[in-house]
Amino acid sequence: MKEKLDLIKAEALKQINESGALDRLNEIKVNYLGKKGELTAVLKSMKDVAPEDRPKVGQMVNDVREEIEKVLDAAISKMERAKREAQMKSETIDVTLPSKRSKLGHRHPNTTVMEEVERIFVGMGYEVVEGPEIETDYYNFEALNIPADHPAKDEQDTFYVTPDILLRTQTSPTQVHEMEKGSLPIRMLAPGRVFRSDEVDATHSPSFHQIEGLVIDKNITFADLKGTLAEFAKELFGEDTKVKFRPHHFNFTEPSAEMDVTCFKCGGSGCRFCKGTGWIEILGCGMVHPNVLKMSHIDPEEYSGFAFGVGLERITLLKYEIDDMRLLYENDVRFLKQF
Ligand code: 2U9
Repeated sequence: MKEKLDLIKAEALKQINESGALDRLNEIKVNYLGKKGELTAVLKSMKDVAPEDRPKVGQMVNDVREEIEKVLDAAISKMERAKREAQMKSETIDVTLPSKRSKLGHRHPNTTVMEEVERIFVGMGYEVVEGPEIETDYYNFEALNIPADHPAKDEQDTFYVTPDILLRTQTSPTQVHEMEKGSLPIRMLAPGRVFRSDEVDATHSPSFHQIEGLVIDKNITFADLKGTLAEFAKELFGEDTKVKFRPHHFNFTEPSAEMDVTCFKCGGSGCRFCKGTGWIEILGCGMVHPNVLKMSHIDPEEYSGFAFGVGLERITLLKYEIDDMRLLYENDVRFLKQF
């Protein structure tokens, strides 16, 4: 029996030694140690061994089994390690290669200007308030001293949901809502999208943005309006910017004006950018009309205020020297990434 076991062991170790692959080692394991393997067959033949020799033979079979198992396991681990190392080598990452850059977007030029204007007025103590884009005729027109059949309504033709519900033509209804709350004084900025039934061209769009401001308190005068807007112009266009006011007409303000700034391209001497005038129009403004105050239950004898309105796109086009408003809405990344 000993010779037989020695033979089995020698043959098994030889096969393990010669095997070149993991699969082959597993096959050897099954052949020698498995249920139908050679060593199990030896154990099964124990019935032919004399009872007094059985413990000794059993011990010998176990020793051989342990020996083969030990050598097999060592060979399997060695082969697995080699396989892993080969894999690691083939999958090595070359950290010196240039990386793939992910394309990072940035703010739209309109957003940049909007945030800059907000920053300036928040710095002066203004609160930023957003209102609904769908309004009633009352808040968009009537409460702003634009009665039914007034020609100003023609200039601000818009999109109607019903004869009484419409897309707002200005952000002013937001201020009316604030005034109606009855909490004075007010110092607010109302930025947002507005709508007009306009044909698209280089300077018009049926949807654009306004930033309006409103201040209401006791003893507010036109001097407050001038000082505030002159300071705003300096912050937005540079310390040397000068402003001038030209009389104008709006239903919701009296007196009303348009404000020009000295051309930030030529400094006021006249160039192509300012069409030789040295001045660029940037906003409309005025003292809030007493009718507007009264309609929102504010006593014009006790309170007064000023308001202004900036067309956001107009400022963006000026600031970035863009000559066609449509470029702002086409979402062409090749254009937008320049700003
Ligand atoms: C209330 C009272 C008064 C807001 C004002 C303007 C002047 C103005 C234009 C600028 C370019 C509109 O986008 S634009 O075409 N706006 O000139 N807006 S005063 O006056 C108000 C607002 C709210 C309660």
